[in-house]
Amino acid sequence: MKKFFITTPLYYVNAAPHIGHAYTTIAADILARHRRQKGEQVHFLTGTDEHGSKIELVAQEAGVTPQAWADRIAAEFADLWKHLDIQYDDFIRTTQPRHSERVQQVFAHLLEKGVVYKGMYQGYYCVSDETYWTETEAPPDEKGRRLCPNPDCRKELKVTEEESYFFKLSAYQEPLLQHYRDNPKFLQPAHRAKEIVNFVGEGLRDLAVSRTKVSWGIPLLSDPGHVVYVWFDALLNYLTATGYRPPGMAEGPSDYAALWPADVHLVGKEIYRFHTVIWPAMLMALGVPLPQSVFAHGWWTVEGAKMSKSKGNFIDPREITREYGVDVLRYFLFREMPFGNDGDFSQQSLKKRYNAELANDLGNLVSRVTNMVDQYLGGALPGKPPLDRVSLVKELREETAGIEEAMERLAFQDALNRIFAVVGRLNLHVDQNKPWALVKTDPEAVKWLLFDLVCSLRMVAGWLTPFMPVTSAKIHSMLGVRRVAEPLTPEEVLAGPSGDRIAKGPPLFPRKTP
Ligand code: ME8
Repeated sequence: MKKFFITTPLYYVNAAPHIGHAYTTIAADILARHRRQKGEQVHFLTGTDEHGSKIELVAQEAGVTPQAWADRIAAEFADLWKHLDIQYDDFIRTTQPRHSERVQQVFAHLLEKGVVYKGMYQGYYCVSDETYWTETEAPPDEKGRRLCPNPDCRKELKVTEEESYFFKLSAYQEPLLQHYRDNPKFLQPAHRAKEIVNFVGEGLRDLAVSRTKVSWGIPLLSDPGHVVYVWFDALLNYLTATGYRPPGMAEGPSDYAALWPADVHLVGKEIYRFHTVIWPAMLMALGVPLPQSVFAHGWWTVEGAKMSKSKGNFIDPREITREYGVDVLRYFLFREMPFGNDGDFSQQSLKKRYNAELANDLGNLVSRVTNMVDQYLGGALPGKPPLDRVSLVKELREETAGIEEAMERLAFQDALNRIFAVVGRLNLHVDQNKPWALVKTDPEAVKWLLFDLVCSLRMVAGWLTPFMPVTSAKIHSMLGVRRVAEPLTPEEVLAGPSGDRIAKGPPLFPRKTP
């Protein structure tokens, strides 16, 4: 069976990870957990991009070798993913031989095939963005300087004239346009497609894919004075991680057939072009099928500016989790802004949502229901109910389709909005039915009312599992669900209690002073 193969970008190791990196990686984790919940085989790949002048420079400043520096920062990424409950299946580093050797072989193959050729590069290079720019793309400003056209970078460009190998990107203009036309799901979300189609439509230049003035990179087998351009190197990770071998290489053990093509590459919008133009053209050149989709999300900004390592205006995910816990961060990032749009990270909004949505709505619902079962039913659920006495859980079952559909579209905010609308309905149901009054007049009705609420909450916790795995497991365990490691389907919830001891506990989300 082909696995659902999902990837994050390979993050640069120039500095420690921040909320932006956590955002993409948590998104991939949410999707991976959701797919696993549905019983699919998932393969989730992440890793680090370790070559290039940018890394070489920071290592030099720190007085260590680039490899020692990369080792340190790659470990920080891996530690953070562990801390954030990220269940990835593979972590690839571009300095690993399983990657670098394959990159050399792929390069040699493309050279032999004639889609890579030797020439002379004259133009401008941005070290910070590791991007080539032409004279027309980066015209001189009023002081005669040429600045990086990326509005978020604006660093001065380096004049570069060097012998270089070129990838015949220009030859792929038509094939790319054809691919976009034939595969409307390739460019995601749809509102980003137009920009790419227009960009490619204007024509593509061949791309310089080797450097002679950089030493920290993968040397070409046939010409070791050149190292592979860092983007050409890094993009190939999605393929090398599967064990892919270029044509002509000896067969060997590989997961390529079980994994490729990738189902979704998740990326930030600033690297969308690399993934939707250069990368698919590279795959075409290799004769390898293209990924099903590339999905670009937006940026977290701080007071309007993109968070970035070089600007130093970034939010440290550990600072947030120290104060709120991991699940709250996972929740907030995806409830606050639609996946695909930009948004400003605000501590105020975080606290507000925490108090209103988590402490008041969800936390309070769980504690009301478990306390009432404790108080009115002695902490035990009755056996299987007469079906006409449990209306709520049956109604809620209908919500699953909408939530699923939102998850398929990676509309995480939409999914959470739907889940929390249900939380609201459950609280309202308690308020309207007043079990505390009803218990005095009709204890039988209270029994089934609470049964219905417990089953509904079990379902809510199931939906929330990909977003808040620890909280959901806690709720399931309070609600007597024994198989906490696995998700509950609505059918399982309805089939009756899988364990009938209901335990109250301390508040899931203690209120914070506003
Ligand atoms: O670009 N908001 O690595 P990188 C949202 N090595 N997401 C953000 C973000 C922000 N403010 N800041 C970073 C690279 N990200 C290359 C990729 S892939 C073969 C090579 C996330 O360390 C987002 O996913 O600069 C973005 O695309 C990625 O981190 C950039 O990480």
